[in-house]
Parts: sequence; structure tokens; C-alpha cells
Amino acid sequence: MIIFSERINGMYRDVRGAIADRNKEVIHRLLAEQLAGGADVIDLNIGPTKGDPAENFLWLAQAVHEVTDKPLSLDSAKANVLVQAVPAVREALPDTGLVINSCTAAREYMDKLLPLAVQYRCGIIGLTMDQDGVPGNVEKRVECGASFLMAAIEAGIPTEDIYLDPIILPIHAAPKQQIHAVEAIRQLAAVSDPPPRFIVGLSNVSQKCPLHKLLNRTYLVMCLAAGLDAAICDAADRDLIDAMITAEALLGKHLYSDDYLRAWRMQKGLAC
Ligand code: THG
Repeated sequence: MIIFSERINGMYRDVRGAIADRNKEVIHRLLAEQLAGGADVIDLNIGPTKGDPAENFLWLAQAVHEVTDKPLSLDSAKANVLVQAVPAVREALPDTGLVINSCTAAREYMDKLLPLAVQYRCGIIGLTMDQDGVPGNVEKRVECGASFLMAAIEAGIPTEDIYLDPIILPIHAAPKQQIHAVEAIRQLAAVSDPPPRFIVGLSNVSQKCPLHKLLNRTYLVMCLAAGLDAAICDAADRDLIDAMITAEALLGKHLYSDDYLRAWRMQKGLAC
């Protein structure tokens, strides 16, 4: 599974403060924990910070790039912010992998962001929602996912750079929707050939829930069994990553050994 680190997000007060104060040390410390846990892609979200969003993204991307040349995912729900931030980051970091996070299946978003992904050589995450919001049933999620996928392929984005995100909602707020997202992954994986990648914002599921780590790791295993390829998650949560590795071993994605957790970390060059 491709691990997108969720922690460099301005929703967290320490990251918000670090962006405002241009304090790289805070970012570098959090990043080191995520890399030690196995993060493959660093999701960057400036949250509700003050100032110019593109400048904040650029500062954050450069601060991260000082430590690692791993790909970056530029995370904003606002298409106009991405339209400004992507060219700025691409110009500063011409050789770094970039993912646009995210685009909906609404025409207005796709018309802005699909050409941007092509022009600036970015992957892109498509949410299974449109102008009417997050669907209340599986069928509409699948329909939105399929129409985003077709539009992205038509725009010229390679399938391996297209991620579909079935949108995870918190269990306390929308208790029936978690299984919809799992089912949407299963159905979209079955109908698309070649399939895109499937990703979730895992911690959404447990927002404001006391047993958040248990919810996250249990839900991750359910999504993996349905065909999940990537998750935006806390790579520093050791139990979460152990559950992921174990699920992948049970799904036949790794050669089993008695020491498979250690083997996974050694193969990634991580301390065991
Ligand atoms: N899909 C895509 N991108 C996304 C999301 C998604 N980006 C943002 C978000 N969702 C994924 N990132 C997070 C990061 C943190 C949390 C949830 C999702 C989180 N944090 C804890 C909380 O709010 O309870 C802790 C907060 C704190 O300690 O201050 O849940 O779905 N494509």
C-alpha cells in the first residue's frame, strides 16, 4: 500500500503555527516520524492559515523537500488554491512527484484541475462526489468515480497517476456510509480495466471518536480487502502500519515469513 502521510496538515495547531512562523524545525521533526514509519508520499495541507495560500504551500513543500525527495500531495478542497499552488511548487521542485489532492467529478472542478495535472505532470485524486455533494448511496458514488476516471483518461492522465477516493465520513456522524465507501471501491475496481488506484483519507472515519486508532486500523483492513491501494494516514501509528502489513500478507501481496513485519521494514530501508 502507498502510505500518504497525513500529519503535515494545518488542521493541527503545531503545523499551523509552524507555517505562520516559518518554523522548519517543527515540520522536520514531524516529517522524520512519518518517514521512519514508512511514509511514501507526503500530503501537505495548509489548513486555515493566514496569508497567500500558494506562498504557504511553496514554503511547506520546500521545507519538506530539504529532508526528503519523496513525492508530495498538495491537499486543498479549493480548486483556485491548487491552480495557484501547483505551478509554484512545480517550478521550485521540477523533479519531484506531485499529486493534486483533490478534484470532484463536478464539471467545474474537472475543467480546472485535469488540464493542470497534465500540464504540470501531476497525479490526481478524484473524489466520488459532484456538485450535489457526497452521495447517499453506493450507485451514485460509483457513477461519480467512473465519470471522473473517464474524464481523467480522456484528458491524457496515465491510469497509474489517477486515484479514486470514495470519501470517508466520520462514523459518529454518518454511521452507514463507511460500508458504502468499501463497496464503492470493490465495484469500481471490478468495472475498470486497467484499474486506477484507490485511496482513502483514513482518519476521517474516526474524527472526534475516542477509540480512533482502533477504528482507523480496523477500517483500513476492510478497505484493503476491497482493493484499496493507498491511504492518507498517520505513518507514525505503529499498530496501524502493522495491521496494514498483516492484511497485505493475508491478501497474498507479500511472501509470508515468520518475520514478515521486519521483512517489510527492512525492504523499505527502515529501522525495525
Ligand atoms: N481525502 C482526500 N484528502 C484528504 C482527506 C480525504 N485530506 C484531508 C483529510 N481527508 C485527511 N487527513 C486527515 C488528517 C487528520 C485527521 C483526519 C484526516 C484527523 N485528525 C485527528 C482529529 O481530527 O480527530 C486529530 C486532530 C488533532 O489532534 O488536532 O482526524 O478524505 N483525498
